Amino acid sequence: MMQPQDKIYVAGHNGMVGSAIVRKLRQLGFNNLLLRTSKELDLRNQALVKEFFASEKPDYVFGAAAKVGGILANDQYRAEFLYDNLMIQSNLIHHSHLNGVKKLLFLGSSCIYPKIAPQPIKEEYLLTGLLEPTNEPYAIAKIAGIKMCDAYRSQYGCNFISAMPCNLYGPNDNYDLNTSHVIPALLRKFHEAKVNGSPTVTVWGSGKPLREFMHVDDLADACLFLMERFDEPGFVNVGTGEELSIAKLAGLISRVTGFTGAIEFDSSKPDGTPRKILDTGRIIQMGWRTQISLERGLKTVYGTWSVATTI
Ligand code: GFB
Repeated sequence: MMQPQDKIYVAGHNGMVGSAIVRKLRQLGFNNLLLRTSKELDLRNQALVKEFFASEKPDYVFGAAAKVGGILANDQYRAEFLYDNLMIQSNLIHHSHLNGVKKLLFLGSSCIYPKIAPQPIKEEYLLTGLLEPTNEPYAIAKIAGIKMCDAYRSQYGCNFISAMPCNLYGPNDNYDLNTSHVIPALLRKFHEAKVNGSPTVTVWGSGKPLREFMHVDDLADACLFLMERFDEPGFVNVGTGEELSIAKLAGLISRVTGFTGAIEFDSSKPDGTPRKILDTGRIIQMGWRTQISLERGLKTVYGTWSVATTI
């Protein structure tokens, strides 16, 4: 069990996931947090990471640092998604081992599963089929991270675990329309269309793909839950158990933002995986559940972001 005085390193604390984990830890009274921006510590640099771990000696590590992005960014920056993620996670995992970290949590993504998998997707479907081409580099890196945690557990007895969340949204998301995920992209597109009085909003793809979305505060809650209670090889899916089509999501975001015009679909943009709802039976059986509905989460995120943004 983590103790309040333990030194906890949250890698990637300025990102959407890392910042949510920091909020949750502080809320629970963990204040001995070790935090470094990517400028202060480039996690791709083996020598710097080696020195950092040797001098700081963290007790626990949350691996929330990663190169992430939406469907187009994954496809466009294939080399960086593979190289950056492999380097970041290899350095974190290896130096956690060398410096006796008590426990490490590695975070992946539901895109690790085969493009066409039985639904809902159980943990054991990993590596049973071909990956979705647009995010293959990212998925390969994340699969390597899971396998690395398992290898260090079996060879060295390290207590390294992995969690696989569904698509996420929340505070500190990326709103750049070229690199973002669908939720921040649509919040921005619908908001700007409302403010500028535009008659239409364009949504990428056919609108048919199904996705499962979770507020990042729920993921942070699950990360702490798993850090306290899960000590096994393999990994655990984390999701809401609910899915909706991108067309339905666009309708919901249109209502949340107050846009009253029309929605158009741009079929020249990729759909990606047709469906990827996670089977969350394993974490539910351990006693964990999501708290934040999609509608409530979207309203809160939009409320905060729209006040802070200027267009
Ligand atoms: O969020 P998103 O980029 O992630 O896209 P993926 C989800 C779906 O929304 C796709 C559609 O079918 C997109 O075509 N979409 C509609 C849009 N309008 C937009 C838009 O304006 N922006 C974006 N970005 N999408 C990513 C993976 O896949 O999911 C990553 O590439 C990672 O590796 C992440 O796993 C969670 O679910 O398609």
